[in-house]
Amino acid sequence: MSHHIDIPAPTPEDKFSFGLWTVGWQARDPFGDATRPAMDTVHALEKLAALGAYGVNFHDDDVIPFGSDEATRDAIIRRFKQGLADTGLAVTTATTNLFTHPVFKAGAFTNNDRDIRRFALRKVMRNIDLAAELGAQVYVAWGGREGAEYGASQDTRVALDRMKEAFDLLGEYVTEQGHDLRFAIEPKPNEPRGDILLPTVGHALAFIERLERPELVGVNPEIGHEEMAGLNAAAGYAQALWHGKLFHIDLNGQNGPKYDQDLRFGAGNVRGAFWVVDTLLAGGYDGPVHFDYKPARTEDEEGVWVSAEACMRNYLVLREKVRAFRADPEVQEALEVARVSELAVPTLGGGEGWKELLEADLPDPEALAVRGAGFERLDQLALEHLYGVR
Ligand code: GLT
Ligand code: MN
Ligand code: MN
Repeated sequence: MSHHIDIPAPTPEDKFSFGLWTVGWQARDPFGDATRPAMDTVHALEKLAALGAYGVNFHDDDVIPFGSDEATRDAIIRRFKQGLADTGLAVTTATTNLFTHPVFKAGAFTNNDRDIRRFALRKVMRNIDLAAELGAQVYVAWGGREGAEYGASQDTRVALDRMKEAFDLLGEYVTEQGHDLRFAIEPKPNEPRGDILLPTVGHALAFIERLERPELVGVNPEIGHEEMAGLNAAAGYAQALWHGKLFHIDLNGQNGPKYDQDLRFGAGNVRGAFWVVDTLLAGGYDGPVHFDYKPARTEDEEGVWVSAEACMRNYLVLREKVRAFRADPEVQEALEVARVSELAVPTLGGGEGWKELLEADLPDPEALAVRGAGFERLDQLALEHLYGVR
């Protein structure tokens, strides 16, 4: 039996947010020129608010062109703030563009050239003040140019020293400035650099623990980036939640390990997207539901808004599907058969230690081995919810 599911329209309570660089992407790629004109930032605010978004975020250069003088900067900020006030959109996060200008061609925080590192840090501090002023609570750090193409061009261990120095300094900066702002490192395995530093969620989580103020730093995993590395994005989100480090999320779509596709959320690996939403709901993630995608190069402005709307709609569709899956009595029974809740029972009993375990009566392993796990039935139920036949 199949049911028609009513998908509600997005509302600010859903906390959907978009980077200004997403809908504003002019669709330049390594082989071709822009296919869309530049988009006015206030126009983007108006359109996103009309579609039901809650917030936006931006790189410094998305709003204030690189190299603007003070007077220009002030005027642009004033107009942008008015746009926020008029639309009611929140600024959820902000970030720094440390990748477009040629000065960053060999990296920013980890450039071999010390002058460039100093310039990069100053660029970040400057935009942190603006982010805090606009009410952002998370500052995203995507180090797309930190990395290498050659074995000898950079010492990775020393680069990690400089990366740590940068985050320690920025942690000190927000603390001493009294900003209520935490950082979220966004991992990516490659592109634009051949190999990027902190390539996956796991690398970033390990790195964070070596910082002077680890409590100020979490991760911003992007679905497509984990999938580019051949990883299961939902598992990455789950581990970030387990560490209390899922400070922000970048949702989009990707079809397997290839160039960064940045498809609208829900396109690409649909099954993976279902489990990401399930993981976020189960883990109680309550931050902004942020889309970091690129409207296809083939699209005009209308196609941009169609794709932005689709990101939100696909999230709402998957949220309904996940809820229906979890509420389905047959699924609950299949979960029991698969002993999923038994994993929450500690392996040793109360008062038991290694000695007691060594002496305990255990069932015959041959008998244990014949028990089926029941996972195929469970997964088929999930697929049938996703396919829309349950
Ligand atoms: C850039 C990148 C994204 C990051 C953004 C933050 S910008 O487009 O591809 O994944 O989230 O700097
Ligand atoms: Mn991406
Ligand atoms: Mn991203």
